[in-house]
Amino acid sequence: MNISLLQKSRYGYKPILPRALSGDLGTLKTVTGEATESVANQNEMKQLFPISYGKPIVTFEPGEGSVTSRALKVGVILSGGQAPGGHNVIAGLYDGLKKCNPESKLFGFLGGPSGILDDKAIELSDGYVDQYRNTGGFDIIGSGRTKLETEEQFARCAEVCKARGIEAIVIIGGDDSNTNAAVLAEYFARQKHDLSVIGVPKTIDGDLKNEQIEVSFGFDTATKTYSELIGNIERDANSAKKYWHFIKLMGRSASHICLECALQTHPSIALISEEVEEKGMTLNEIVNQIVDVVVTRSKEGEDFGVALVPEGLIEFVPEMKHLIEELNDLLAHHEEHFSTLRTFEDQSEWVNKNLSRDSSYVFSSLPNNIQRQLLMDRDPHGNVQVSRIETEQLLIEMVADKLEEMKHDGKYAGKFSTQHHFFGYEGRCAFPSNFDTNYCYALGFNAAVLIRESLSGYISSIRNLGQPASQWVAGGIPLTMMMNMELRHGEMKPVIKKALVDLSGAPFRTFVAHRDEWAVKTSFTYPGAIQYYGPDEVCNMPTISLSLEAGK
Ligand code: FBP
Repeated sequence: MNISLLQKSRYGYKPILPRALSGDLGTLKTVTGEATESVANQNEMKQLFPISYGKPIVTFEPGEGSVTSRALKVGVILSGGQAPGGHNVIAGLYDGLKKCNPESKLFGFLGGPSGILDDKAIELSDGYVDQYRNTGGFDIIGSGRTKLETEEQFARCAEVCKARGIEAIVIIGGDDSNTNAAVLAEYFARQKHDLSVIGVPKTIDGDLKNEQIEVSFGFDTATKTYSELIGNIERDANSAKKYWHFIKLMGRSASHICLECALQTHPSIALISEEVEEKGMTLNEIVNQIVDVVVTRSKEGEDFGVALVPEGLIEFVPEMKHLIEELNDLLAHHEEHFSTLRTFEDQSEWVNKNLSRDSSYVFSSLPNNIQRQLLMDRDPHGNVQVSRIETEQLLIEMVADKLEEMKHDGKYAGKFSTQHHFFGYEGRCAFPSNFDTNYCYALGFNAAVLIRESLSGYISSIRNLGQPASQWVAGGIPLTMMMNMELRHGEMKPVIKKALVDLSGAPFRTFVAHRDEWAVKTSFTYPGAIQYYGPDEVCNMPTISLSLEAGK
């Protein structure tokens, strides 16, 4: 591995652990809370998880006594999209296991959940883990998007673990992977396999969050990375004063990333999908809203600006949502016939004939390239890949058309030159911020202690994150507590509730209080690059969303 100077220097960083985990683990006290309930559908959940349901929250505190740990053999899996800090979860887990007992062993399943099914794993060693400490990426063992969800897969997991003498699996993943971790834990318990499952909350999207999980790891670094880039573009826009930049931001359905970046950079426009849905805004209404800002700024001589667009926006626009649902249905039911249509013209003609009147109207009114994306970019199940649709370009084209009309009617005399960007992959493997470096190490270390305590069906939890790392609180949350029943592929399933932006929450309210001013008066803020060294307020601050949620 070629090593940059920053990487070399980051090897020397010592992550800060919560007080309970930083001392002698032999004296650690486990405080057990009351029995818990799931967030909703308690009866169904009780039936589906007869063994795991109702387990208490546990918290670790420094105590007295001297517990000696047996040697533990653990397997770890990275699941889904990369998020900065994953390497530190594994480093923390490794160190935690070794601290419990130096004879403990950690196996990394390779390439994501498929690694366990194919029994592909490496045993992690001091030298190997050391190369990845405090670095971004998931390349330590690789990740993948295979889902562990069938009983055959669960049985295979048990078989592989038993053959290797593994007694616990740590699954580092988002809401889906942690949902599957809960089902797997219940399966192991029901089958009386002596195997436990611990989840770790990962995703840059920030949508694995609730009363118990303050933030998923990676969100802090990813939003700081995007905010740096947005700030740089803002400064460029303000210098040349000739472009409107439309920036699409990753984050799947939820707009947490877009909202946090808006709070950090004060753009001229930031759209929040959850608000669009609540207000039932049509695409035209969104376009008109943008046009208003462009025209107002133009009157002040400011023919430039920055607009942030969340990746999932299109799914929240009512008429687009219907169109996408109809297209998914149509293409799934007529896959064979559709594949015989060779040209885009034939495909769109057939689609137009078979869509409802309303959806056909919406489809025809979309620019050609977006129509193509809707028909071409489909996932293996035939569904439209919403994240691949270039929403930022769609908006640019529609805004430009509207401004042309206004110009023609003498209502607008400005210039609308645009640039478009998509920020996503740039932020997923950055060197973790100090926050994520500490948080991830603590999450992993804490997972080792949960395993030592023979807990299963828990997610590793580090709380009180608005405070300095040494005051963070370590423990475990039963996965069933965060679950409810939802319709998935036509069936009611137990799942961890995904957190969308809370429109009554402090981050969104703060944004609303300022956005009108940011729209007309250039208020760009330039956060600059993530700082790893220096004063506390530049290198150890959590995100603005987290601080606001913590009441700061
Ligand atoms: P996870 O939910 O697995 O953490 O993935 C997050 C994410 O980065 C989304 O924001 C994005 O839509 C998606 O992954 C992209 O997936 P891929 O890496 O497969 O292109």
